[in-house]
Amino acid sequence: MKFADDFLIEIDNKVGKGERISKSEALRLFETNDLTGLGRVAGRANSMKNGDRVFFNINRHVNPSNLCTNHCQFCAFYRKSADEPGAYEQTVPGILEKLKGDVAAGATEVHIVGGLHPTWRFEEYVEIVREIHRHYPALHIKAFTCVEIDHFAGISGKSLTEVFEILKDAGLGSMPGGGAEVFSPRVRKKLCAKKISGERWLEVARAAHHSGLKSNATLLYGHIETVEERIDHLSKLRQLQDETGGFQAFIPLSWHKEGTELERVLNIPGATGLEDLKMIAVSRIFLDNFDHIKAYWVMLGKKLAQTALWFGADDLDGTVADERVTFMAGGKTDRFATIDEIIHLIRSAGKVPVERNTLYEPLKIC
Ligand code: V47
Repeated sequence: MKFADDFLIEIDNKVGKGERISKSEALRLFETNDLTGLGRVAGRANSMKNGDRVFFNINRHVNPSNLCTNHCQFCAFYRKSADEPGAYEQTVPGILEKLKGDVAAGATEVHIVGGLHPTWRFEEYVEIVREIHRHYPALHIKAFTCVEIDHFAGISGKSLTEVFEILKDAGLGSMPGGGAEVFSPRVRKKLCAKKISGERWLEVARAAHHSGLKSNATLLYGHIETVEERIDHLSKLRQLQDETGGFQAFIPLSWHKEGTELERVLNIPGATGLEDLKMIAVSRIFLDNFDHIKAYWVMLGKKLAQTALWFGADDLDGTVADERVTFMAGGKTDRFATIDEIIHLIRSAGKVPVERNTLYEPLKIC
């Protein structure tokens, strides 16, 4: 292959031979101006794993409450108390009612994440999982970030293993990848000082994998983090994946600024489209032990998420419905994608749409 940036020849050769790239090579990739060349290398890394297939699922997001004790500056979703405007709490019957239509429409997954509620007990979270599982046993419950799991251990006095066993018994199927933010202690100290450390996030993920649960991983980028800090984050994920093999997908999350404390204080712009594509591509090349890189259309917008399929991504997430974290931070894209729309995005990118379940078993080639 020909490249405008000769450095990409080296990386392309490494990818072709299945060789791992170093942190300094990843840094150099972020510096390239040969965006389409970078996309071709990442595309090669992806097609060696996934061919032309692009995955999606039929899912709904449930964010049971936005009351949270963490108060992260990059987040517009949380409320400190129930009397603040926009604060809400969903009830179990309310959640079950929402899911009814989704299940009838073929949903295979519910994705549950929320704030660290100031008064809810662990049993109340277990109840949400148990009741969903009892009413909709075929629905895969992908729930709770490592941050929430750590919180459950704290409020219940139980070990991580006990927390996982109770949740699995109630019907938990796997875990989403949120709450990782950027592992850098410098960034965490500034933006989310109350949140668990990056090390603890990794420890909880490790414990989840040892309990037999698959999980995802994320990186929140486009705010005050440096490129070195992004790569360091990816490197820690790659290391843990070498150890456990428990991560299914990596999802780079492009920071949305509206209504956040961070925007108010620093007025920084967030990532550009070009940075979004580089982030996807470098992740695909660097995370050689992750099978899937998700272009989360809710944060990227549908058009850029489709473009990301030529920059190493192989998954568009799903129909999503009712996600609130992005929209409370000014997300401008639709709040829902139809199955036909997702299939159209994938097909018109020249790829093969595959409906999957949460564990990436193909359900239907569309
Ligand atoms: O945990 C918070 C991040 C996460 C903002 O695992 C923000 O399949 C951008 O983790 N702008 C929730 N991001 C989303 C998430 C996710 C999404 C889709 C699929 C999966 C998966 C996981 O979003 C939070 C936090 O890290 N976040 N505020 C914001 N203003």
